[in-house]
Amino acid sequence: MKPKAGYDYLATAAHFAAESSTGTNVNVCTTDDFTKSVDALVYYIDPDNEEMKIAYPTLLFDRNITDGRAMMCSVLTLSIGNNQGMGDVEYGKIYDIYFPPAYLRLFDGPNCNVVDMWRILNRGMSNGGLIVGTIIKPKLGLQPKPFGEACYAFWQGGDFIKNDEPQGNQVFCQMNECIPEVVKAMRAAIKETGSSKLFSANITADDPNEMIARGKYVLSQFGPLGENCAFLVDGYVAGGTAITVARRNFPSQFLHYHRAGHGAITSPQTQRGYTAFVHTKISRVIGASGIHTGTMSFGKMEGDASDKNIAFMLQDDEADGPYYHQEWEGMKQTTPIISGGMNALRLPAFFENLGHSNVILTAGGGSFGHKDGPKPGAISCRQAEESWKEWKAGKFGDVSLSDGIIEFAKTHEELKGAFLTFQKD
Ligand code: CAP
Ligand code: MG
Repeated sequence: MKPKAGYDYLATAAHFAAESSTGTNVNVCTTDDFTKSVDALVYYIDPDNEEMKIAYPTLLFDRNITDGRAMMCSVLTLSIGNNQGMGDVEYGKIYDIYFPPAYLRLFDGPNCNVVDMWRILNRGMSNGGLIVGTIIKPKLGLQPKPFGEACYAFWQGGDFIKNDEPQGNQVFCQMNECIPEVVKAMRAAIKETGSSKLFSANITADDPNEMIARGKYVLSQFGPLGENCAFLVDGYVAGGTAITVARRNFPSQFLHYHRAGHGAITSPQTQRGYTAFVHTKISRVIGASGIHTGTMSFGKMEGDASDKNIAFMLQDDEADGPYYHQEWEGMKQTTPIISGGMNALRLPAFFENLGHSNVILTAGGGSFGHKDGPKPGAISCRQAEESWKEWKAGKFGDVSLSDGIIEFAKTHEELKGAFLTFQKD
């Protein structure tokens, strides 16, 4: 936090904490001993580094009347509410947020995650590896039949397809025509390849009733393939409430949190809002099964190799944030979804940086942009994982990672095709 010129750091910090808890800019006559007990407290300041730490009594945060559970919207209304527009504050941004375990337990947390995908794909319950996925491109414009054909083509080699974030029920591609084409393609692909397949359907809407209607409709079409169907929600633009609507109404479906728009507040160029780390951490608390985590500098979106800490916070049972160590006490993991300009050639270094490949990949351009089409595109991503594992196991001797991948590609057509397609990037 940085005060406006002429304002004292501690006074502004205290005002910031007051505005985001019990107070306003003046003392009010209604203050009593109890109200004082729920004041948020500034317990650390470092003006030179523009750092402050605030402790919020969890009693401040609103609870459901139905079941006493916690509400993330209330946490955010206070911690990142009015304080974003105060006259004495130049800017303020949340870099870390800690949830005491007793309070954390009042949130939903995830019910499904990649473990369920591994189970559906017959890969066991641990270390099932990369889910090879794509996004149907172009982002908009495909009509139901070509959309279904694109799904069928990708599923010849890949596991998982998601709607691109704006795809829903456009007039030219209505859900009640498109979803049946997807189901038809999935049935055919499962039969022909002998492998299970997954689809993430966008049910985002302004109105929770519309979201529920969309979810129910999609499930009615998938029928016995219901567990092969995830629900995608544009959780930044539609807000955390939309995530909770999906989490509570469809607890058995994989809940795919797409974060389009988050850069407006999370970008390192922005000195307000909160970071991608905080945004992503919150998604686990409220129960996302998977969330986009960017590509940690290996893809097309903004990001940094150290963003792997975001993945650790999502998947581990305890992890370090930039300021706080969080214990999750058994809350299930939220699986990182890596996306944004990814292709087979970019994957091995990504896995090496992260240290594992137990994540979900959605590569749109990396699949449909492969010179031989989506099936080899998908297979090339699977081979990229295999090649990284073989290099790590020392199969190519003492060579660099990129030399190892080149060695592997000599005997694997699809990865070779990826080199011929994407190497210039
Ligand atoms: C990727 C993508 C995703 C971005 C979102 C797109 O397509 O579908 O929405 O990855 O970013 O529309 O750009 P490509 P993030 O695979 O063709 O690049 O994952 O960082 O939230
Ligand atoms: Mg997209």
